Amino acid sequence: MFSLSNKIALVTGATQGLGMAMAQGLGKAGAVVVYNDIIPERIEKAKAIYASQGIQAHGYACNVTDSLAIDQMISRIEAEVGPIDILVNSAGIMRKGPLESLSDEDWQAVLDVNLTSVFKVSKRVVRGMIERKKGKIININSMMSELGRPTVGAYAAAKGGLKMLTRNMAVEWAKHNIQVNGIGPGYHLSDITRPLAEDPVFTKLLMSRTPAKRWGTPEDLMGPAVFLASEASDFVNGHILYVDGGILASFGDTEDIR
Ligand code: GCO
Repeated sequence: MFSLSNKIALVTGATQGLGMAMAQGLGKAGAVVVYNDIIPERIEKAKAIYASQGIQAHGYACNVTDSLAIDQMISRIEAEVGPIDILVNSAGIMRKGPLESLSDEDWQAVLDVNLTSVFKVSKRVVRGMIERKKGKIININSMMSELGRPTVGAYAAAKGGLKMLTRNMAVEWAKHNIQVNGIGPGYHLSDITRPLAEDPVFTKLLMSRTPAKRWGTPEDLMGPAVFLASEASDFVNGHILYVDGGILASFGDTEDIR
C-alpha cells in the first residue's frame, strides 16, 4: 500500500533541501519525479543528483507565483510526462525581520511564494485530479503553522494560512477522492535553518524544546511524504502531519538550559 509505482509526482521547490529529500523519497517508492525550481540552472544540477540515486526525474523551471507560467508548466508536464497523480507544494522562501520594520515587499514576497502559490498551483493541477477522480496533494507547512517566533512573522502568517488552506482544500476535494494533507517539518537542517544550526544559543533552546534531542534531517521527511502520497492514506484528509521530534507535544524541559 506504500508503493508509488506508475504514479507521477510533481514536487515544487525540489532542487535542494527538504523538497528534494521528499521528492527522492517518492522516487525511491517508485514514483516518476517531476521537480520544479524558479532558477533554470538549478534544474540541470539537480537532474544529476536524482540520476545518481537511480531516480527518473524531469525538471521544469517556473515561477510558481505566476499563474500563466504555472499553466504553461503543468500543460507541458501533462503532455511530456503524463497526468499528475501527486502534488507536493514545497516551494518556499524566508524573509526575516521584526514586523514593525519588515518591508511591504518582503511581507508580500513571503505570502506570494509560501501561501498564494500553493493556491495557484493546486487550482491548476487539481483539474486533472477531479477529472480522474483521484489525487494526492501534500502542502509543506511548518512549526510556524502553530507557533510564532520573533523575526519570522511573515513566514508564520503564511504557514498558518497554509494550514487552513490545506484543510479547506481537503474539505472541498475529498468528494473527488482527492486527499489533501500537510507535512509540518520541525527544525531540519536546510539552507533556511543552517544559520540557526550554527548558533549554539538557538541550538540550546531547540534541544530544550525537542523531546527527541536532535535536529531533524531531510531524510526524516521521506517516509511521511510516501505515506501521504500513497494508498495507505486514502482516508486521511485535512491532517497536518508534524515531523518535529515532539516539539509541539512539549512545553520544554530544563535539562538543556541549566
Ligand atoms: C526559524 C526557522 C523556522 C524554520 C522552519 C521551522 O527562524 O524559526 O527559519 O521558521 O524555517 O519553518 O519549521
